[in-house]
Amino acid sequence: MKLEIAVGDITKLRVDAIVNAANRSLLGGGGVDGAIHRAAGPRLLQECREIRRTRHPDGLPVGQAVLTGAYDLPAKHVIHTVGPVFAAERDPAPLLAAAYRNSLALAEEHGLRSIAFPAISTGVYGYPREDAAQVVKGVLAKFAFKSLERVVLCYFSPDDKAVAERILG
Ligand code: AR6
Repeated sequence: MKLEIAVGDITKLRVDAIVNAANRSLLGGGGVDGAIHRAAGPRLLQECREIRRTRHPDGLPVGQAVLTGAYDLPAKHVIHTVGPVFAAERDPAPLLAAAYRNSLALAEEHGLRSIAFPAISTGVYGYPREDAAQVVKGVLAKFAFKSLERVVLCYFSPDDKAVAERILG
């Protein structure tokens, strides 16, 4: 597996799946979630509503992941996962690790070759970016990659990217 640490807008990436830092409702929000829904178009919200109705009537639990189409995005799929709210958890690291690991596992289940992650939980959810990068490092070191050949960590600011490079590079 080849790891790329990039800076930019994840909605522009032409990969098999981009990961959405969603919330438990799966019905959209601000940050990267809002950007993904805006760029994918209204059919993404329709599919998310259907997932809520059929598989997750109480919302998607923190750390779990679901896959949808990507509609108007250049990516082929969107994997929606929910990171922990940093201040709300006594032990947030295993939950953030689960969000990354379950997203990777779902990509493998679908035979995907490339996936891009935003910095899950490090925006509105308040996870310190250094600690989050350490969690990502741990997950990537242990994961058994099969179909996935390329993992992109897509940071929104050059500063966030520099922090990640220091920890993961
Ligand atoms: N491309 C890449 N990264 C982005 C983009 C983008 N287009 N836009 C923002 N980021 P956040 P969270 C970065 O707050 O902390 C939403 O309302 C951003 O700079 O999007 O997991 C959801 O609906 C930050 O580094 O996600 C939830 O309610 C990172 O993405 C809640 O926010 C994550 O910030 C989830 O909070």
